[in-house]
Parts: sequence; C-alpha cells; structure tokens
Amino acid sequence: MAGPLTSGNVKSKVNLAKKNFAIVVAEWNEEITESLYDGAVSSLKAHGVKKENIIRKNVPGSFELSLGALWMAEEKKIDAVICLGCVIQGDTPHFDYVCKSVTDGITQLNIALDVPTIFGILTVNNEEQAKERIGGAHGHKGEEAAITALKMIALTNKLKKR
Ligand code: DLZ
Repeated sequence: MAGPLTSGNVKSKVNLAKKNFAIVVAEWNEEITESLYDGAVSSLKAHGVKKENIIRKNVPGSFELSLGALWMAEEKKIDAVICLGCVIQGDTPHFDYVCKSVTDGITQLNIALDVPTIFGILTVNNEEQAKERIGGAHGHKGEEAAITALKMIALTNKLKKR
C-alpha cells in the first residue's frame, strides 16, 4: 500500500543542523504553493534544520522550476533542492505540457547532478484535490517533499557520495 512519508521513518545519522536546503516555489496557484512551502519548512525545522540554512527562491510557474532548481543546485553549499508547485488541469492541453516539462526537467537534474532535487509538485484536476494534499485527506505534500529530501541526504551520506 502506498502511504505517506512520515517523520517516524527518517532514520539519519546526519547532523541536519549543518545541512543547507533550497526551496524553489512556483507562484502559480499561490495559495496552494505557499502552504506547500510552510509545510516543507516546518517539517525541516522539526528535524533539526536551521531556518537560516533554508534559502527560498520564487519562480513564475512550475515550468520554470527546473531551471530555478538547477541554479540553486549549482550553489556550492546546497545539500538538497525542494521544488514546490501546483499544476491544475484546465480546458487546454497546457497542463500536460507543463507537467511533462517539469517532470522531465527534475528527473534530468537528479540524474545529472549530485544534489537531490525533490519533486513536490501537485498535478491535480481541480483546486479541491490540491487542498486535500495540503493538510487534508491526502496528507501534506510539502511536508512529504521535505521528508524525501532528508531521506535522500541520509542516503547520500550512507553512500558517502558528497
Ligand atoms: C500558463 C500556466 C497555466 C495555464 N497553468 C499553470 C498551473 O496550473 N500551474 C503552474 O505552476 N503554472 C501554470 N502556468 C504557467 C507555466 O508554468 C509557466 O510559468 C508559463 O508557461 C511561462 O513559461
């Protein structure tokens, strides 16, 4: 069964107080992406990450998340990048293009770079589905994106990759 990532299953020997995070936030569907951001930051802080070690950058929309993430990953001190966005299905195929672009872009970053880049992007049919994923029936995807970043940092540490 697929289940939400919870803080209970982050097992890390990493000193998270010394780790640096970039969060790239898409401005489209701002009410949702702000909530994703708040959840991600709360979750990081709850695990010992220092607020001053979290850098935030905004991009206009989810299409721009990949480039924003690349720029952040190129910063020397960043240990993980978290991308947050919300793409809502409309009347045109635009949804499919934006979703494909950001999915492919973030996949490429993960393969090409040594910095985990987390896919915290809602791809939903309507606003109601989005709200269910920012603390509703389907958990909080901003918190889950943060937990995923912590797990990838724990893994890179275990493999001594960085
Ligand atoms: C244009 C557009 C549309 C229609 N819908 C969304 C959306 O639901 N979520 C989102 O993050 N961005 C959307 N955008 C903007 C594109 O991501 C992008 O910013 C523009 O096409 C300019 O490159």
